[in-house]
Amino acid sequence: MFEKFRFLTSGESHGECLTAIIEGLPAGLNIDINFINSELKRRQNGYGRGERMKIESDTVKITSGVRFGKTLGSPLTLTIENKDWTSWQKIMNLAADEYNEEKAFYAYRPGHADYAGSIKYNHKDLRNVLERSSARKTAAEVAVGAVAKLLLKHYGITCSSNVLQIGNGKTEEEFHLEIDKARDAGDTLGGKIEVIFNNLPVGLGSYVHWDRALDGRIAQAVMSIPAIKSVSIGDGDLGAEISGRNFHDEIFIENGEIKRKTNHAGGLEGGMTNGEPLVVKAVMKPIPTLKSPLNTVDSQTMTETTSHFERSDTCAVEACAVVAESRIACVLANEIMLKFPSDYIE
Ligand code: EPS
Repeated sequence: MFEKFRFLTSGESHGECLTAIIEGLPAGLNIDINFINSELKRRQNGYGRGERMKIESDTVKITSGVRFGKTLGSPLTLTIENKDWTSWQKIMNLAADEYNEEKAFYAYRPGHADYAGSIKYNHKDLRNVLERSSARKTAAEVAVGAVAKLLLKHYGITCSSNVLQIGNGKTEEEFHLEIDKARDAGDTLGGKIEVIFNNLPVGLGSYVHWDRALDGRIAQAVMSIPAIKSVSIGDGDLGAEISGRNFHDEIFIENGEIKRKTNHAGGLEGGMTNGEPLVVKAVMKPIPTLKSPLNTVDSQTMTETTSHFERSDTCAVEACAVVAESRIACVLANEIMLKFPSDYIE
């Protein structure tokens, strides 16, 4: 695979902290820590978030890779403290002789990683699956995405996102009403988001191999965000309905420059950027942790029961839009580093 900008994250939802290591940044890039923290704040916001977001005030600590505000070209390490850990130290204890079952649970949550994760890793206590499958890890991904955005900004590339739908709601006021209704019913809601990147150069990605096609790389990055169930590029879903004449974006010349009448392709043709805004849409399913639980099975007794509930969000679609921006920013940062390889930024 072609990877220049790489990262790994670690950390359990109620563990001590989240950590990310980024490799492949050029030296000399300005690292604005306030910007990273403002991105973390955006991820915490949004109508419908749960109690955890009142406990956390996610801020990043950089422990390597930066000196006097600029990258060194060495791996950059970011950590985010889990404030909630102070209440979970006993439950998340690392020592073998401190084992306790206080927060163990056994009733699979339909829609969550509990069932498959417990079989895959041979975990009896489903907490061992929950802790890493939780969307808490997306905080570290947003911190990495913020660094990727700083790199993209150097090349004049900017991004934004919108929430297009939550439940049956299509406007902000309707979103809130829908979320209030779901919360009152002990239920949860998903929705649809849109992420837009502007000023991308023509020709990021490639048509020569399946794993270099940028639409495929973006789809993988967005689809693997917890709870995402569909990803489309531009007006991709319309492709099933309207004819080629109406779908494809006709080309014309204005002041000697190539222009498009429309952008149904969402800025990607043949797996490459075509100079138009990159538009990615995704659908997040409703969060599977429901206050009014679903029918399921207890893995210990193998009897039918109702699903485990613990503190959760009613709706995290707004946060998901920030996570999707971050994931796509990382894919694009990698593409920029492939197209304009350099060990230093100047
Ligand atoms: C989240 C932290 C989690 C959840 C949520 C997202 O914290 P806690 O489990 O302590 O409430 O609020 O994750 C899920 C509901 C999930 O199913 O993944 C966060 O930081 O975004």
